[in-house]
Amino acid sequence: MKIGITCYPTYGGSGVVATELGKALAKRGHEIHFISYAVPTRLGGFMDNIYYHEVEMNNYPLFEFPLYSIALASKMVEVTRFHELDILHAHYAIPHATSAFLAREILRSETHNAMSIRFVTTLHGTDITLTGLEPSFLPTMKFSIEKADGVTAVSKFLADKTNIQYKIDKHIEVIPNFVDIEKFKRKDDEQTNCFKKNFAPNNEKILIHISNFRALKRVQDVIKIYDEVRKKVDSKLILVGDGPDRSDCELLVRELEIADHVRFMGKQDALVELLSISDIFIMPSQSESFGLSALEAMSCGVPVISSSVGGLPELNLHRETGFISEIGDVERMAKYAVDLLSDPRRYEVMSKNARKRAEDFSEEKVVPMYEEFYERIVAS
Ligand code: GMT
Repeated sequence: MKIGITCYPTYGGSGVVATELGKALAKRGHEIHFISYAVPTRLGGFMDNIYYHEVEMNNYPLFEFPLYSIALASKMVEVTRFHELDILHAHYAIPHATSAFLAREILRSETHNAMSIRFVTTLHGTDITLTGLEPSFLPTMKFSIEKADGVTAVSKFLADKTNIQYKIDKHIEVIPNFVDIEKFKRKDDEQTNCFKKNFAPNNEKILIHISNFRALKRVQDVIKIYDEVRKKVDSKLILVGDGPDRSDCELLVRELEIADHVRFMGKQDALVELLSISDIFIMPSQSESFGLSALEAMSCGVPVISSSVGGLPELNLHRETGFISEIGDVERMAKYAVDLLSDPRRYEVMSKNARKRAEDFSEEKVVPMYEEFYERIVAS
């Protein structure tokens, strides 16, 4: 098939999923056209079957605000025409689904043919649970989702939430996030051992958190959990990523006088190496429709201590692959971590369970779900 994929290229899990999906589909022989304002960061170097089309923006002085949604729709029209795409896939509904709707209608009006391009959208999370609910977006979001030829959501939680919150009665297919289990697996090479020696010279346990440091990630909770854990277990904390809450977190670490034990890594590519030296992944989010970084941690055999929100219980199985707690229950999450780190036999079992659970979300299992979905939509 010839598939146009639009996503946020530089930031967040939805862009990662869209890019990894495009790469996996290209490997399986599909022709993939990324349409966005920048090259998706996870795209890497040249790959056969992958094309990139940049959305150009004109700075006309009258336009106080950039008209990206319109420029994107026009680019979608152009790429579909030139490359005879079968389907457009808009990841993260705002504004991509709206642009895709516009593109489809333009192409339909040209061909006067109901068989023209189809568009599908994948709902990832904050497009539905947060931003999409703002009055300035809500009616347009509801309309764009309703008019899509097909909709997927990354968890059952998100599919149900969409129908309820937007008062939509549409079948939303659940296709979860996926992970490359060959890439995300525990490494034990020289570089990784060097990382371990550097972070934990006395073989301390390592807690890790990876996110974009937005308020809903509750990174301060991670620090407070660690502060409790370190009183009982010799340990270190690695914080990977960057974002609005980072400065407050740096401040908190200093107030708690634990700066020597906490590493703020900023944005990193060496996720597999960092996860390979870690013992527990902490995800205490306020809202999380799936939790891609928890899945990547589990794939490296790292048990997860998470909150119970959104789609997290669909991934992290309580007392099997990790632990689940109420949002903000720092004390309980810290206790789970201390108990687990103090029981090597239980840890071993949980680590194996985490890896096994991640295998249920492997690229090989999930990507065919998208292929089957596209085929159904194109044939409809
Ligand atoms: O979590 C973020 O802040 C990034 C966000 C995004 O839209 O890029 O991630 C969302 O999509 C991911 C991929 O489907 C999911 O794994 C995340 O759970 C989801 N984030 C939230 O729901 C907060």
